Amino acid sequence: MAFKTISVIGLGYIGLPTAAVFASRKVNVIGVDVNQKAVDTINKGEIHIVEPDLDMVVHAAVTEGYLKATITPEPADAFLIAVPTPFKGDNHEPDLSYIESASKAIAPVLKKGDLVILESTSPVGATEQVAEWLAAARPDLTFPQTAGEESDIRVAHCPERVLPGKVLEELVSNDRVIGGMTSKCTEQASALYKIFVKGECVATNARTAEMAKLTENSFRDVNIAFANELSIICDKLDINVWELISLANRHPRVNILQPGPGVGGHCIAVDPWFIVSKTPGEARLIRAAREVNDGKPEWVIEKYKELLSTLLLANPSLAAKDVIVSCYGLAFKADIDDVRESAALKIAKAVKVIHPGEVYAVEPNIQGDVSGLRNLDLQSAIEKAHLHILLVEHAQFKGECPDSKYLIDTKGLWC
Ligand code: SAJ
Repeated sequence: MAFKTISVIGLGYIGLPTAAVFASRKVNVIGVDVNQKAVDTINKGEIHIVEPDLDMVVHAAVTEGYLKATITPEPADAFLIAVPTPFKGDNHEPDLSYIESASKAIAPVLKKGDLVILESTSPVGATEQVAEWLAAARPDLTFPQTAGEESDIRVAHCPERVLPGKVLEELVSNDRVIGGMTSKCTEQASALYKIFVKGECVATNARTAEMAKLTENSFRDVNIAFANELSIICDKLDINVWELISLANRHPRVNILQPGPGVGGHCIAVDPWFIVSKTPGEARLIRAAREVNDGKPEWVIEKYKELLSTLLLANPSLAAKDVIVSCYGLAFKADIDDVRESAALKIAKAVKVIHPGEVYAVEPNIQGDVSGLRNLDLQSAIEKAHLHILLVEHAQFKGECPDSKYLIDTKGLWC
């Protein structure tokens, strides 16, 4: 089946690159977003998010006429929903309201033969829920949950698995899990992705595809929690955890990830809760891993308090308000400028609140101050501070390090 027009709903970190890559293959793409400013920016051939090379691809797609953005959905042959799935309330319950709004917004323009794909990371059952919302809005059309293989509209889940910072490359080269509600849904969705995907399009059903995405990020979260727990144990036992892990990883079947200040970003710290919310009684290890990783910033803050006391005991002439603290790195991981859900930023902000003296930050990937933290260059921060907290292993930090015993190195770069 030929896809003449594709519509992408949600023009954020995943939707916009996906829309641009389809358009770069000379398919007409209608991008839909509720944010008028984002729509206007894209229609000028510009972008509103940070991702290497995306500006060029969007600019080319818009100028050549293959990509346009709008607030209101228009008819298309395939609709990809790539909207956020945040939490609602404090209980880590997934909030499907954006997916619900997107489904209800496209329902009026659906026609027989169309394909609807949910790309947003979702709890198991969300794709079936999308089909229910669509069916309720369009009783004149048939859907897979009732008509099976003969349905007018095909519905599938195809989770994205791209790494922020490498989105354009990984969109094309990664294998893709394609989970249709029926075999025909899967076939049609595979045909769509084959327009640009060079990796394999692997067929499964919608529920397995949903769970596959959650499993990938939970696997990483559990492994990082193991490393973080080891780091706390090793601190107590006076063992260098990085040396320990590198020794253990010499075993051919052991591959432990790295400890850090905690897990940040909008994927790994979020997705495991989608499994916990569906199966709270069973997902015990997955929940415990989340709690270990979420507890790590607090442990680092306690370390700062202990180190400050040691420093003051050793230097009776210094008062706490005279002690200068430098925090190195604020982003949620190395070599990016993204501070969303960053454990490093959380720690630096908390230290700033409780520390009576000056607290500086060094975030070389961001211009200017961040969340009220004075952003210094590395050299000045090292020279000025009495107490140092390394939070992110940015490339810029690899050469120089403070010559001080008052150092908390959460990434094993300087110790
Ligand atoms: N981290 C550690 N130790 C490690 C590795 C990572 O503490 O050994 C921390 C990082 O510092 C960061 C967090 O984990 O705070 C997450 O970083 P990441 O690079 O592991 O992952 P993300 O969140 O940037 O992207 C992940 C990727 N998933 C996997 O690698 C399984 C990506 O492929 C997904 O597309 C993305 O989540 C997503 O959208 O779900």
